[in-house]
Amino acid sequence: MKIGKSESLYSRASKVMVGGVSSPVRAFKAVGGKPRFISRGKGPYIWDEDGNRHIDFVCSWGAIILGHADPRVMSYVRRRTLSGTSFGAPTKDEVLLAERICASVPSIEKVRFVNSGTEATMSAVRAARGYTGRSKVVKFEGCYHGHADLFLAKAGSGLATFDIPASAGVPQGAIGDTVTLPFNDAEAVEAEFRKEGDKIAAVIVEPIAGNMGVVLPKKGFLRSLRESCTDSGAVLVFDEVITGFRVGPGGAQGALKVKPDLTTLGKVIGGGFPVGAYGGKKDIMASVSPEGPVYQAGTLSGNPVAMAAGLKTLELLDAKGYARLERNAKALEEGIREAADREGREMTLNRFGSMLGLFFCGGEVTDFASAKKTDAGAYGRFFWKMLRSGVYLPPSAFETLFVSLAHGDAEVKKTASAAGAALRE
Ligand code: KE4
Repeated sequence: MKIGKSESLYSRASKVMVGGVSSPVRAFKAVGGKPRFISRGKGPYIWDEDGNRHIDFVCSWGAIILGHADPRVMSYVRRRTLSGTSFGAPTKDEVLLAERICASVPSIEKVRFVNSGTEATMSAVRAARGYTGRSKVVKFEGCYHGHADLFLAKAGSGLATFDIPASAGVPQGAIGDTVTLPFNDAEAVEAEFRKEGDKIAAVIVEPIAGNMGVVLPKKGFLRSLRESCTDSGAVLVFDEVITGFRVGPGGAQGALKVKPDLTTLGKVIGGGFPVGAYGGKKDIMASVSPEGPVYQAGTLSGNPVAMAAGLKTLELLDAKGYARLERNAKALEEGIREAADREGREMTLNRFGSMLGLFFCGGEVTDFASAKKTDAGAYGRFFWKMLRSGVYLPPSAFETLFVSLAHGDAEVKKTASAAGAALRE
């Protein structure tokens, strides 16, 4: 496989960009080797600068749910860009997208657009703190809510990948009010509420965790968070930056029937453009400026091009589409599981809809501790064998494989067969 152009771009990038990348996990540090520089995408495929075609299961970390360069989204976005790209003023598509989000996500009565998942989660927590007048925030080990200071304690995604319990540059004061508990441990949450429930402003959780690999909530876990927050007046925040419109039109809260007070969104709602959103109960959102005293702002928030891409994407996500995502993701899971069984390899696959987590271990993976015990080295070897077979997996064991609507039988079959060969160590 020729990789000269990617290598030369990486060497140039490394001279002028930190780590040669714009986000750490892209640097392939967790799996070793050098990143591929991608030139284009179409449907389930991406091509690197050397012309190698890959079936893409990163899908821009979940943002690309229809497949790359969907012609219907592209033509709508092209028309939009020809009329101007940013005005710093309200636009019609912003309202249409907000109306669609409020109509689809059970907990969202009012929404605010921002430019990333990080902005969404940090603003949601600020709104919760402003609304309750409290400071403490409960999060969970292995969950990742972006890189705002208060979240960078025992987080998932890149921090788990690089095994960084916390980040440098984050003063104790910034995380002093953050309590991090084990995911799926309802007793630990109840004990925390017994101890300091009246000081807790918010509990923030990925309802289906996608940043320590995929880890599903145990039966009753989310319900117990709901009850603890209701009883104490704390705000329950579902971070649905990944799961929002990914696992269904109502996100994880719609699928799992647990209603938070605030929800954060990103990725899918921007159709591949920079976007984030937070929203929820009217009385909580009324605390946000200009209605209330919680300040939050953004030059490009509600950017017309991102709104257009998001609106068209959501319009194209119907029941038939979600059924197709489920069918193909299930077939992928079964294909890889059968390959592992055939090759006598111990693998645990966790899946929810079109989110799939692959772990090299024998037992269940139900929290960060069990995820960290899995064999990340085996994942790295598997990653490279799959990449050489034309299958592009997330370059870290602590991420999620995403299936898009463009992935079909051919891509599933090719991936399962490549997995069989890759597992034949
Ligand atoms: P961004 O600021 O990266 O747009 O979103 C932060 C965020 C918030 N909440 C959840 C549940 C998330 O998964 C993310 C970001 N996801 C990672 C991948 N797991 C982004 C990839 C990266 O950091 O390069």
